[in-house]
This record gives sequence, C-alpha cells and structure tokens, in this order.
Amino acid sequence: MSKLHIVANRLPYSLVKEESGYSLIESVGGLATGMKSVYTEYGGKWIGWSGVNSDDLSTDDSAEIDSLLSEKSCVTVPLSEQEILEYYEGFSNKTVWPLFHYFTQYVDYSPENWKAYKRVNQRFADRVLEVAEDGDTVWVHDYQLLLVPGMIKSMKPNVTVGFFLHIPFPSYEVFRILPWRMELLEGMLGADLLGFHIYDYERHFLSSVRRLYGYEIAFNEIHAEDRIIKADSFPMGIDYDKFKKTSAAVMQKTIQERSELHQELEKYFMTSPNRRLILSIDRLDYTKGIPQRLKAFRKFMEKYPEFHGKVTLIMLAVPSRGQVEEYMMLKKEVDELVGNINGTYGSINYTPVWYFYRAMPFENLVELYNMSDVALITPLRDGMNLVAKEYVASRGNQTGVIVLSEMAGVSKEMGEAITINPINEDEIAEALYRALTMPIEEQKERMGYLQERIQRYSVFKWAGEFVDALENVKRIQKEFLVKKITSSVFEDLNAKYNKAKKRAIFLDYDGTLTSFHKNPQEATPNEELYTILNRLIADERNTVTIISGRDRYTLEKWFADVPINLICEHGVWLRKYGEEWQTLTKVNNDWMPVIRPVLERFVDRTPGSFIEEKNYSLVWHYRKAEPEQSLIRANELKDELLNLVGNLNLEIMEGSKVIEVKSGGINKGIAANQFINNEKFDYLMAMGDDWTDEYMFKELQAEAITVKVGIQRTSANYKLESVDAVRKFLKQLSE
Ligand code: ADQ
Repeated sequence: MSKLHIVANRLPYSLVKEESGYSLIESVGGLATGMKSVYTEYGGKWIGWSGVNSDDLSTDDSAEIDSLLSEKSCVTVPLSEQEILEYYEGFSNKTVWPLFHYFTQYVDYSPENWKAYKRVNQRFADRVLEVAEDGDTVWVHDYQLLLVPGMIKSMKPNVTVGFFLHIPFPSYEVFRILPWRMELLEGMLGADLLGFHIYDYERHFLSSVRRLYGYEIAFNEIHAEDRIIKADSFPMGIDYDKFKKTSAAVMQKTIQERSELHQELEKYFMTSPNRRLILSIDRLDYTKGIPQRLKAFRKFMEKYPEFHGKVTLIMLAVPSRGQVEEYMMLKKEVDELVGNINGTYGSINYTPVWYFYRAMPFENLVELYNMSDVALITPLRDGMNLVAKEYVASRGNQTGVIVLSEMAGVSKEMGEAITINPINEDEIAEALYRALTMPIEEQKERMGYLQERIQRYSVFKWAGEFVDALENVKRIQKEFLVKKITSSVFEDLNAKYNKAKKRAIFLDYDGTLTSFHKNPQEATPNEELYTILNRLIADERNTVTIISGRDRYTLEKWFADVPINLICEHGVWLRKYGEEWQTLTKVNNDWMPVIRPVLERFVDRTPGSFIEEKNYSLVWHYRKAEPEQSLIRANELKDELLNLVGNLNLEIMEGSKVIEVKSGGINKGIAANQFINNEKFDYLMAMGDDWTDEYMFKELQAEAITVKVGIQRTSANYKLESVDAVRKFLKQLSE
C-alpha cells in the first residue's frame, strides 16, 4: 500500500535530556496535532529536525535519539550549529520570513545563507528519498523547505508531492525582489498540489508563476511542460473539541482547584467585579503588530476615560528568535510602551497592561481565552492566525468579541469579528469601545456563527481535504498522460474510422470546434470550420451532429447552408436534418439529500456563498463571495457534481453567479442516444470540452470514441489539448 510521509522543519516531538538518557515530549502545536492523524493513518514517516544541535551530540547520543524517534515513525535530519544559524535563523527567518510578510526593510540577502538553505533542503530531500517509494505521497510543510518538492520530484517523479505554505505568499512585486526567486519557484513547482491558507496567497503565487515562468494557467491549474500542478486554498483549522472540552473542564473546577494564574484573576475580579479583560496572544514577532496594538490601547484609554480602572489588557508574548537584532529592538519597544501606559494610567490597585513574556501551559491559555471579554488580534501580516480560532473554540457561553486585523488570513473566515486596519490606532480604539459595549445578544449571535464554522472546518478536516485534493491531482495527471491522442493513437483511431461503414459523429460547438469569445454571439463559425464539416458530411458513411448548449435559432442560422443535424440547449431540442424539431422532459427530486451536503461543503469553503432550495432544484449562489475565488470553486463544484449525478437523472446548470442542480431527464447523453435510436452504427464518436459533454461520454455505448478537449478530469477515453488540435484531428480523419 502506498504511504504518506510528512516533512517539516521540526519533528512533532521535543527532546528532554535527563540523567538516564533522553525522553520525548509530544508537541501540542496545530500542525503536529493535525498531521499526526494523517501520517499515522497512512503508515508513513515524519521527516524533520529534532531541535537539538548535532554538534552537541556524541555518536551514542545521536543513535539513542534516532532510535527513540524512530519508534514514533520519525526520521531525524541532523543540523549543526552553523547550519541552524545559516539555514534556519538565516535564510528562513531573516530572508524568506520578512520578505513574505512584506517587511522588505528587514530582508538579509546573504549568499552564504542561501547556499546553506540549498544544502540543508537537499539533506531533507535525501532523507525523504531514503524512505519514500514510487507511488508514495509526501506532504512538505512551510517556508523553511521551499526547495524540497523540486528536489524530490527530480529524483523520484513517481512520488506524489504536496506542499503547504503556512505564511503568506507575497504579491509578485515583492516576491520578484529576491535574487533567488526562480530557484524558489522551481522548488515549489516540484509539488503536484500547493496549498495556501487563503485565496489571495494562491493568486499571488500563480501570478508569480505566470510572470516568471510563462506557464499557461487555467483557473488554479498550472500547465507545466509535462504535468498539471494545482494550487488551492485550505484555511487551516484547529482541534476545536480539545479547546472546547478543556474550557468546559476548567470551568467545572472549584476556585481552589484552578491554576495559580486563574486564582489571581479571580481575586482581581472579586476586588472589582465590573472589570473587563482584553486578551492578546502571539509570538513576539514584528509581523504581529504588538507596538501598534499597545499604541491603539493607549489611544483608547485617552479617548474613553470612563474605562480607566475598569479595563485590563492581558498581553502574552512568547519569546521568539531573541538573538536576532530586529527582535531585540522590538522587545525593547514593547517593554517601553507597556511601562509608558502603566505609568500614565495605572494606580496602586490598577494596572492597565499585564504583560507576560513567556509561553503558557495549554490549560492556562484556555483559561485566559475563557475569561477574556475581548480578543485583540492585530497582526500587520499573518498567514492565518490560529489564536482567533482558539478563542472562539474556548467560549463556552458564546459571549466574547474578536477585534481582528484584516491583514490576518483568518479574517476571511470571520465576517462576524470586528475587523480593523492594524496601523489605524483610532479605528482600533473605536473597535475596542464597540466590543466592550456590545450587547450580550449580539455577541452570542456572532459567536454562534463563528463557532459553527470553526468547529466544522477543524484541523482534521483541513488535513483530510488536502490529502483528498492531492489524490485528485494524481488522478488528473495520470488521466491526461494516458488519454492524450498521440500520433500512434491517431493511427489506430484512423484505421478504425476507415474500416467503419456507418459512423455517427457528435461535436460540441463552443470550446470544441470554435474558441471562446467574450461575446458569445461573435463565436461564429469561420471558413475553415465550414470546410472541415462539409468534408466530413460529404462522406456518405458519416452522420454528423452538432450538440450544443446554444439556442436553436443561433445554430439554425449559423448552419443554414450545412446539411447537418442539430441538438440544442443541452438536449432539450433535437432536429435531424430535414425533419422537424422535437423535445423531451421528465421530473423527480428524490436526489436532493445526496446533493445538499456537497453544496454545504462548498458553502463552508466559500465565505459569502449560500444555498437556495426550490421545488425541483438546489441552487448555490456565489454573487456575494470573493469573485475570483468563487469562480474556481464554481468549477470545482461542477466537476464534483458531475461525478455524483451520473445515475441521478439530474441537470447542472450554470447561471449568473449561480450553479443550479435540477431534476432532469435532459442532457446531451440522453439526446445523443435518442438520436441514435437503435440505428446500427459501427463507429461512434463524441467530442466536447466541458462538463455538459461528460453526459455524452458516459452515456454513449462503451465502444464509442469519446474525446475531451482540455486537460481537466473526464470520463472520455481520449484527450486533445485545444480547438486547433480538434480541427487538425477532424481534417486528418476526413482526408
Ligand atoms: P504562528 O506565527 O506561530 O504560526 P499562530 O497561528 O497564531 O501563529 O499560532 C500561534 C500558536 O502559538 C497558537 O496555537 C497559540 O495558542 C500558541 N501560543 C501563542 N502564545 C502563546 C503563549 N504565550 N503560550 C503558549 N502558547 C502560545 C504560523 C503562521 C500563522 C499560521 C500558523 C499555522 O505565522 O499565520 O496561522 O503558522 O499555519
């Protein structure tokens, strides 16, 4: 059975050295939690660094650590002190991190660090190649390992590679600054599927690929030389139930059973029962907007004196990258600001900012989430920001308000939060006032929606969807390679064609015989097409039919001088040449319970979209969703529905910003079969480019030669890449 391996800078365990030897502590971070469920299920390995500098380890220590970790299916990649300095703290954290977060002024362009980054990425790839076999899948994580997908692919093309970027991907204008931009992109393009938190990062990535590589990109598929590579957004979730349960358990405890921190807080509440808590939690990083947040809080104090003595900002900052200059300066600035605010607005029994510069145990974190009235999350840039989701999951009584930066990926999923621009101190101050005075009913309503959504799209669902999407790309890739009409395949098809005595040929129009046009009425047939069709029809053994979604008046007009059969409006109208038009209908709707969950899943993943239920149809509306992303989703939905509706007698119709699934009995497949109507043809051929043509491909007899135009997934048995290829193919056949 093929396996799934995970590659990340760090392994999901930390090492503790004791007198008797080493032991392991399981990491509780979001990535570790989500991925453990994946790699253990698929019998794979986790490849990463143990967190210990290899210079400090004797051969025996290393062997002991490797064996401990290998019991947990982990494979260690050793890193020396110099490598940690150059690859991790250097290129990863001083080059990629600031650049991808738009802090171009902090970017270090050291060629030595770049060389080390390449060398260490190669070591990761080598370790992967020791364990991954042909047919296995490897999922690589994050900005420290951007080159690894390409390195794996070049050595083992038959390993499927997924890559997920946990930080933003910047706009092309920023990405292009990097001297090694081509190498980084090439590394990423080794993956078969690239995942991002939100659509904007995906869009930026695709735009860099288009501009720097010139590859053709159709929606979110990159057509590289010999491969289809897909990019998509998967907003990472959290282990929702763990936060929910811990929060409930904490609240069940008596005051004496609770943590020291909690008891301190309770004392504080007892002395002033009306006090309100604002919470902020992050790593101490310049991307998190901590000084700006403090200044905004100071502004709030300035503007709203009625809150003096009544509101406290609890600010937790986990120490991070403390040896780097920018971080040292940041720490100094934060220390000073906290001192300034407390000095200005504090009193003997009131401290406006409680500042903790340390990591907290999980339970304390949940306690704080549970006890705080407002979560103040104001990063200047943030890939996702899981703190916002953790706060939502911990709110047992459904109260609480989130003030959230629009620069955090998570803001796309949290329309119910109060969103702010993290640079705008006035706006944040106002948002704090609004949050602290928001009626309980409104808080509950907003929190209710948030909880429903965040619970549904948990970290497990996120991981599962990524793995499914990766499987899907694998299928599409295989299919295209297997089905392409090469010259030897053509010889074979041509031989069959020549042998046949009675042929039925069904040709879709738009996207198959003619390229698309912005204005559909301008996609008229040209001389070349008339010539090709007339030549096909001139052969008496051929019965040629145009089968299209277009209305009958247009087709009748365009083909007035061609003795051809026409099927219009996806099979509603059928006209054999020389006969009258005829129609066909039939209605039932017991398919709805099967299709509704599919649409609901798309509602989950496409904020702003919704479902409308009619008597005989279900409609997915996406007018209010983000326009570019919803187009991609609409395509995916159609694709997915197609696979489901085969036996359900349904039609999928696309309208203006809607996709409608309705009871049918009408489609191109039924129409084509009705056209054939027991006549004996010894050569059946159907060509088409979109999902409505899939009905033909599926419903025509198994011996039919079905040809999909384009590289998308299909049930046709052959593929051609373009309208030009179709015309050339038909020309050659008729010769
Ligand atoms: P981070 O930049 O680390 O992650 P975030 O997503 O907010 O940012 O995760 C921080 C985690 O650390 C949370 O799970 C939080 O509970 C924990 N944490 C924060 N302060 C803590 C404290 N004082 N004590 C203990 N734990 C604390 C990167 C990207 C993000 C992206 C994630 C996941 O920068 O944008 O959301 O990866 O992809």
